[in-house]
Amino acid sequence: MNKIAIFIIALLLTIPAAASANLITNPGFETGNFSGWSPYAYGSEQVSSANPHTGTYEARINNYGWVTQTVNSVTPNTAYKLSSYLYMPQDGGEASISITFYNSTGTSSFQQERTWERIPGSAQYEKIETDWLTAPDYTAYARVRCSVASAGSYIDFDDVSLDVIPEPGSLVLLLTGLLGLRFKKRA
Ligand SMILES: [Ca+2]
Repeated sequence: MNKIAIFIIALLLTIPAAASANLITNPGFETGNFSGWSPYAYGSEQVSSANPHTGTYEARINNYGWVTQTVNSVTPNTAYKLSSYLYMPQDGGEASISITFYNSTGTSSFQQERTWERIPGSAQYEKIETDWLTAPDYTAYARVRCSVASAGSYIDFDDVSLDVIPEPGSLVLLLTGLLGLRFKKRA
């Protein structure tokens, strides 16, 4: 019983920290448009309601299309991870997500990209993510990109997330909660 209580409290303390950590604006396209995002303007990107992963909308991107978002609220020497859910209606395409950290003049950068091809025959959303990446000393902003290198028809993106490792404050809260429970039990 006590272990269950600890687990629940740990979960309650962790969930809000994780939920508030997503730095992406309009991450699930639930505004019904590309608010917060910049489509490539090739005419290959649209917000669709045909196949959302969660909510009502997803980003539907055709061949050679992409959308980007600039994230200013990134801090040097802090670790970030980018993830997204992707769906492809048939085998044989390739998509990617990438994050690039830039200095203030955009002349220095550090990028990681993850490419994705669906598991053959698997018509369902799959999650891809980068490693935890530490923003370089010079970081002034980051740019996130969801793109399609090739697709028989389209690839859907939804629930894009740029997560930051929880701040020490929330970890302290978590530890305090756990310790508090232990002391209470002994008392
Ligand atoms: Ca959505």
